[in-house]
Amino acid sequence: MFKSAKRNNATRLMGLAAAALIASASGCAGWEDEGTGGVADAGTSADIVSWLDASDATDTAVSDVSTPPADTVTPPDGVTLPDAETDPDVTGPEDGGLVDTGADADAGAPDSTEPDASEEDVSGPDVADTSDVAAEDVLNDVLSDAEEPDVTLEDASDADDAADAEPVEDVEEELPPAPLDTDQDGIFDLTDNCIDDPNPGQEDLDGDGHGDVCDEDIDGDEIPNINDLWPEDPNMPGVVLEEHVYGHTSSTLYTMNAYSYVVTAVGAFQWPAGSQSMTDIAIDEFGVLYGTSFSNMFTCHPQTAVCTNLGALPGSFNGLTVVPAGTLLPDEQALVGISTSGSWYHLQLSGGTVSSTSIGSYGAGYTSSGDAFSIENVGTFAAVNQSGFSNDFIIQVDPASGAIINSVAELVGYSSVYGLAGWFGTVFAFDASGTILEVDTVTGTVSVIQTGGPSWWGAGVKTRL
Ligand SMILES: [Ca+2]
Ligand SMILES: [Ca+2]
Ligand SMILES: [Ca+2]
Ligand SMILES: [Ca+2]
Repeated sequence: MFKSAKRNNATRLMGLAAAALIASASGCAGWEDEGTGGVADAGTSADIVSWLDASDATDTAVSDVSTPPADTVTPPDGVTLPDAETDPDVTGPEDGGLVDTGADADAGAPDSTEPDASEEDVSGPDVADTSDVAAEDVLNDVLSDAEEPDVTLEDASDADDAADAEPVEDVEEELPPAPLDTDQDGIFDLTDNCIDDPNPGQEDLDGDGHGDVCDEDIDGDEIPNINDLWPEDPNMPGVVLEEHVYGHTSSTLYTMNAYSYVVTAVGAFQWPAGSQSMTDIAIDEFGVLYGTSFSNMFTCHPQTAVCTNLGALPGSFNGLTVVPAGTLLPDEQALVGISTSGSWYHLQLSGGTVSSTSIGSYGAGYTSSGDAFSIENVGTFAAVNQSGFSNDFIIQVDPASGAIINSVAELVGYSSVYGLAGWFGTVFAFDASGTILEVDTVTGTVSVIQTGGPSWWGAGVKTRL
């Protein structure tokens, strides 16, 4: 009567969480309006303008440098080299005139317009004339050289400029981009903890670098906002211990280590109002523990057993489990309630009301003994009564409907398996007689883990290990 009466419940908490998200979103809208105000825009515009001006200035300077004087680009061909040789001669008195004359004549430079001087230089007798001519040559050379070095420099400069023509553009491309503020909240993207969501205050409750407005887990308790009934309270609703399954009586919560099988009491359930009896529990993929009494659905903190009411149940359920995302909902896990008749219901919570939708049943000849569990990539198993047998059976079922897939084992001597949990390749059956059994899901081998324990009413395990 206890276990069979026990039933009910669960649902998705997404409804409440969604409401919280909506409230949060409303807050964002306020920030957005504020964030897109004139201050942010003015600051941004000014910066951009300033940055562009600087760029223009740079461009101008670069452009000027790269634009050579047109008349310096075309020095007399061949003049540079000869004169370069000539220059040393200018400073060399001995052979100055002769060599200069020759060089100038060869080069066809200004000196060539003084053929006489060249002849005189070659003959050399007229010292005075030669001196004069030499003086003129030197003067011309000096004048010429005074310009030629510039030509040479300009040539070198031109060559460099030509080579730098492309690099100049590259330099522009490599300049740091103008600071962006995608969401226009006054915080540049480089430091904005939510680039696409206006949040000038940069609020970050859990300090993980992701601002609250764009953090899928605002309080950092590893329960996504959408599944977190207390999205801004890292201590609620609490999560179960790793590598443990949970069992309970009508009044007390326990843990059992999945490997050592050590059973430890967490404490008595603390009900929000009145006295309740816990008929079953289920644990979602994040480790949140849900529970049902004969009348209501709760979520209870796994470390304190303090329960919070989530709503009245729409019917009677004696088994509760969570099925993995993709089973009943495309992207979300779902709560399933199982009636004593063996029917499965998708339970959903919204605004403090729990609704149920029938999704299937174990099938003809099977009724619920009290529980089922579903672990992603491990399987879904149930404790059932089979017509014609007094012993309970463990069967594997389709998590989308509860329909039997195959029978795993007959639990000889046990007819009150009200709680069921599991691990990799293992089913833990919690019997009201105080015994916990281990069932190998492959071989069907049954062994006793504990006897003399409390009267188990239910059990649960995370739907994702
Ligand atoms: Ca932002
Ligand atoms: Ca954060
Ligand atoms: Ca959270
Ligand atoms: Ca929380």
